[in-house]
Amino acid sequence: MQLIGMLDSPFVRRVAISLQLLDLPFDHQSVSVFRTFDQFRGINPVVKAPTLVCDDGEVLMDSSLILEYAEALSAAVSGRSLVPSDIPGLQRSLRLTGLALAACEKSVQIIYEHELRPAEKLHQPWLARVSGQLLAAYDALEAAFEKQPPVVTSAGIDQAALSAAVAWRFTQQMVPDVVPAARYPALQALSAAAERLPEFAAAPHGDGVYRRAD
Ligand SMILES: N[C@@H](CCC(=O)N[C@@H](CS)C(=O)NCC(=O)O)C(=O)O
Repeated sequence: MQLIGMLDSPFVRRVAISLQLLDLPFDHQSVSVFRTFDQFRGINPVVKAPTLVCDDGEVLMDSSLILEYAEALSAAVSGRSLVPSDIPGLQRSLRLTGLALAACEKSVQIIYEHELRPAEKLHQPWLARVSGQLLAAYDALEAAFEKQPPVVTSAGIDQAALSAAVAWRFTQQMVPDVVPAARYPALQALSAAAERLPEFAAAPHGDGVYRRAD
């Protein structure tokens, strides 16, 4: 399998980390949806990161759909899953993962508003709305992790904690002024512990390339 997209995208990074934790070998191509648009289009005409080129050549996109596929592959091979199988656990995991994905999406919208739109066309009401949504997502994640601290080991971390840790790192790297870290001690603790895991360290936020250990 080949994972296409840069690790400065939280969506790409959550897939890179999840595939490792699911024991699914993959190669990584750090292709930019902006700087190398034409190269990306040659792989996926829709130019969405992450893109997964499966072993049979089929092309998947959207991190959650790629992870659904990865979970099914893993179930058939090792049985490892990042998603609880009991209904209350699954419901909690989906709720928290949804919040983490919203935090990623709102952070990306703020970045695009600043970086892609001409300065004179920057729309302050839209930025205020998106920033409020971003803080609401992190407020809910903070409350949940404060009440029930997540397991942060390679064997025990689940998709919700993984995605929240990736989202937090991304936001703090890219738009730290919008989300003051001091207000979110539980998320800071989760992020610090997660970034020390080998699977996170092998796919750090940025323009690097994940390399298999074998
Ligand atoms: N819901 C998607 C979001 C993916 C996404 O928005 N990726 C960005 C990079 S961070 C992208 O492809 N941007 C280029 C574009 O949308 O044209 C997912 O979970 O994969």
